[in-house]
Amino acid sequence: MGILDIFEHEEWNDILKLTSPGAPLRKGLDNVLMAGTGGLIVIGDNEEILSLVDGGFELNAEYTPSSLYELSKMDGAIVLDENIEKIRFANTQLMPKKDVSTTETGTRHRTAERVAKQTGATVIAISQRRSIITVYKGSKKYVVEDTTTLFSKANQAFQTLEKAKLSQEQAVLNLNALEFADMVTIYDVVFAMSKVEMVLRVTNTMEMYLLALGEEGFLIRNQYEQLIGRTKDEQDFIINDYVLDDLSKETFKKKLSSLSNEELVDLTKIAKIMGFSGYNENLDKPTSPRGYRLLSKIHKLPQGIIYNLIEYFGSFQAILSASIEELDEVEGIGEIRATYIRNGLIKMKKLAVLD
Ligand code: 3AT
Ligand code: 3AT
Ligand code: MN
Repeated sequence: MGILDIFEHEEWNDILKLTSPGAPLRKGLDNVLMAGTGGLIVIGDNEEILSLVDGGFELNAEYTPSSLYELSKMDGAIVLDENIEKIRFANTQLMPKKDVSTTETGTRHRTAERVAKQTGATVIAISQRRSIITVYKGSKKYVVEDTTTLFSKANQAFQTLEKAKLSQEQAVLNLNALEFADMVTIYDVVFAMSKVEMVLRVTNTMEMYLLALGEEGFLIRNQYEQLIGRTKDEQDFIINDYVLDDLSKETFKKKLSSLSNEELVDLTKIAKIMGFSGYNENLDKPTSPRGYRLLSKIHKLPQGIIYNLIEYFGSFQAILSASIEELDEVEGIGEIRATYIRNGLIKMKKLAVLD
């Protein structure tokens, strides 16, 4: 199973983290790999697991990467506790049921797969012959990717992300201008939404690589976080601005994420799940925002005030054309704040139209 499949399963995120460079377990695994002795390691010491343990030594010693290395010089399996704090057993024989199926050939790997399937535990085989680390959990397995490969994949994902981010920003700038000019069509909203969603999808891939890279991903993580900024919030704002009230945000997001990448390009699909009123496949139909997204760009304007404004005026256009006196009427807004909002909107409008 490749790293991308694994990431679909949340319980594997922990495994990516545990086996990422710099993590104590990974340090131990790398030691064993370098020593060339091979190894078989079970994570977890519940009764079901211990019932498969035969012979060897009971240790209950503190786990350290170097003690794992020392103990792997002996044949057999090493059993760690669930939290990877203690080495419970070493040099033991694991005796999983023979009728548990396995597709592996060597006895170490067959055993690892069987124990993982039988107990649900995470079992790691370090191959002496092939110098690879394989993780088994339940009926799935993952060959730990080497750091160089992960790096180049992460860099590739980052480049894809940069492109997606650029086209998302253009779509959003365009939406800004149209919202100020009151010239938004369903097409513009859905187009921006599809670009934002595309960025968020690449983001998921990127986060998986960063998880797998652990400490080694430090630099690329910084770049990534700067690039991505608050794209997630941007999506929420567009939803708040345009998705009808009776459709919950979460339902919308679920439906959106169920679209394949190909379907995401078909804007009528997104328009349909956004639930624009009177939408009949015509993307040119005008629409207008409530104002959450643009108002949130006014520096330090609290969410509660934004909410009150939209509640009171009903639409972004009404807020935009409100006088200072009218803004003053809204709960939580005095003359100073009204002036601040008014000026903020005027300034933003100038910028938006320029872009
Ligand atoms: P050495 O003294 O190390 O040669 P050992 O009894 O310590 O023998 P190992 O656990 O090192 O045995 O296993 C060595 C190899 O023997 C590994 C595996 O290819 C083969 N082997 C061990 N047990 C079995 C088994 N039950 N069936 C088939 N092959 C086995
Ligand atoms: P390599 O890729 O050769 O390292 P393998 O899957 O081919 O692994 P082998 O049959 O060569 O496995 O066995 C290598 C060692 O694995 C021998 C023994 O120390 C350990 N091993 C195999 N089966 C068990 C088991 N049931 N419990 C504990 N250790 C085992
Ligand atoms: Mn072998």
